[in-house]
Amino acid sequence: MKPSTLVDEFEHYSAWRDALYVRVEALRNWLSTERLGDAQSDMRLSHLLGRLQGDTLNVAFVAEFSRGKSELINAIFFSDYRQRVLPSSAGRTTMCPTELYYTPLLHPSLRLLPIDTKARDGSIVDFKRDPSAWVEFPLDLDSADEMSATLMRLADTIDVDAATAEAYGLINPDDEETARSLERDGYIAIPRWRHALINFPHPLLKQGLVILDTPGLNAIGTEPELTLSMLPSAHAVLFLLSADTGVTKSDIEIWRQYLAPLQGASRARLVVLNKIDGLWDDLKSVAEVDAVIARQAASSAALLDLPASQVYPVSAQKALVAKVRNDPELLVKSRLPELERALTQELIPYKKELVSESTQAGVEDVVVKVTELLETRLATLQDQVDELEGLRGKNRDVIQHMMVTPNEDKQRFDRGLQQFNALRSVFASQVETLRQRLGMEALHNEVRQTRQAMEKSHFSIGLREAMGHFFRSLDDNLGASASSIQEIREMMTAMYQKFSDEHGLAAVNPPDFSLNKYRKEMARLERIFDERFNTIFKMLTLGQQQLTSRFFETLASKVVQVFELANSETESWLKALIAPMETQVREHKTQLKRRLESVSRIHAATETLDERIAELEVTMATVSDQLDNLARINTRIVDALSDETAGTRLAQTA
Ligand SMILES: Nc1nc2c(ncn2[C@@H]2O[C@H](COP(=O)(O)OP(=O)(O)OP(=O)(O)O)[C@@H](O)[C@H]2O)c(=O)[nH]1
Ligand SMILES: [Mg+2]
Repeated sequence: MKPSTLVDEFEHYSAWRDALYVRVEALRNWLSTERLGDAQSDMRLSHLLGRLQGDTLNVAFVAEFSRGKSELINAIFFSDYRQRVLPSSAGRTTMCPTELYYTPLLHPSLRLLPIDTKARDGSIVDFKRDPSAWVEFPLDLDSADEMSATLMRLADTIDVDAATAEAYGLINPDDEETARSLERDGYIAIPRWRHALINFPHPLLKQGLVILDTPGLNAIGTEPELTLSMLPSAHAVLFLLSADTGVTKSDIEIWRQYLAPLQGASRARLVVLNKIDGLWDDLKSVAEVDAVIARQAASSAALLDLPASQVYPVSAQKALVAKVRNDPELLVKSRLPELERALTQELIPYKKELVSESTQAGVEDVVVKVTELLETRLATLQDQVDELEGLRGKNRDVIQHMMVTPNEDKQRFDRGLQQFNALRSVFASQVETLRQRLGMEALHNEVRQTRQAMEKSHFSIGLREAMGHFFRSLDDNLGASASSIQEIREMMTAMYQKFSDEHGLAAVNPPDFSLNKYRKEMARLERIFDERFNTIFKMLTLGQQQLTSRFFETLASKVVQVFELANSETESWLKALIAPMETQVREHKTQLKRRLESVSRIHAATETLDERIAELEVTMATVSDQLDNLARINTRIVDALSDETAGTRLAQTA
């Protein structure tokens, strides 16, 4: 049997995800044709579907320069092109972070963000929203040569004077080579581009794979967004070492500063010892060579504080050659299949779990809510039938008397309704307070004030204070919001209890919600800022303020993202909190009204009793069918979720 490769497994995963999409979509469509979905459920399901559709799998490659990142990407993903797609050569090659992905909305192209954007406000995410900031080169897919010529631009550099390099935050006076170059002619070579986006219709990229290739040589440190969001959001990170250099001081630095902190999250993180072909030796036996490789892998692992089993020795270059020449023996020798297997085993299940969990939670909420609604409806109908059955054969006076019960029910319910409306207005004012604390306006004010304080201070202590104050106030806001949330939830819980006791509405346990994860994320950002602050100050003698403020802008845009998420999650929670109550109250009201009507109708003409009972029974049958259908649709989703092996089969039969 052919061993399953990353390509196979990823295709399998995509098929699983597509099947899931189809089934969740079926639920949404069914709810809408049966008129059972409220705005809240519809929004929830649409959001889920959007996430499934835009689902990406992000894999990042990180290392010091020339360890073979680009070569490894070529070998794993692009060997079908029978040549190097990404430029890879001795010395520094990839000069800027490069994202490879595919969107059918744009032509295949290489888009490059000029380095001078570093002197402008705005983070890479901001620039991504502004197509005019990028220089675009079309990719000619029919000509491999032209394509790789175009991609050579990833290696472009420009010569600038020290002041310009410094303004971009790209100068390190401690670096000997920089010092020498400046002494020679006053210029140094810096990357020409700040960021690259490659839109490429590769089968895996089409299915949502996003590859991030990074440049070595401390480039990670000069682009805050890599540290703040791109690496933490990658589902797998590969860190490369090279057998010819061994583990150097700067390898260890990159590992400690950027990769080690990513531990803990159950994300795949693999260490690759590349270029083992340098250790091949025709004069030694296979066992001897293997022992040399094992020794180097073990000592590298020790230097990174890892078990030896977590280091994967490979030869990216020989693997690429083997795949291009179709040489299975060389491919085995390159050991790339072992790395691919490990990557597949760690990456796909982890990703699947993430998607599974969020889909399941969303679907379950909606299904439970609709089931409750249908069950209440069914029970009320049953009550009515029972009541009418009891009326058979009774005379008008008795029936007159029977009308009293629903009338009393209605009066009691009307009183409850008044309480509910009063509660709504308390709820609205509590929500208003919460929005003031958590809302974007408060945040933007805080950002503005911090920016001003930073501009005014000329000493590092002032900058530090301004930032400290920024993080403290935001945490205070989050803390106060958390208390608001607690209060709102307590009030609603009490109210649900009251309505369930007094009016027989289904007991609902209001969903729980906490801002903890956002507070944690803020603490993480603050830690990164602290570390970054220290390194900047060690590294630079001039332009500190400017650099710090640019770092602040990136940080601020990240904080804005965190708050936007917190706000949208809070808003959905608030809706989810009040929606079941509203639905139930509405439902109860209609049912009461119907009961009153039907008793009055019977009062007017007792002979319609049988007809009315028959009518109710038909409605009950419809509701029962709806319950069955809902259960069936839900089972299909649960099946799709738990399916381990038959992704493709499901996609075909869904
Ligand atoms: N012998 C040998 N050379 C390799 C191997 N992998 C990569 N190389 C070579 O090492 C050099 C650097 O490879 P790149 O892929 O450009 O390295 P990189 O990590 O992308 O480097 P930057 O883009 O500069 O950060 C190139 O000349 C490759 O051909 C390998 O497995 N064996
Ligand atoms: Mg490279």
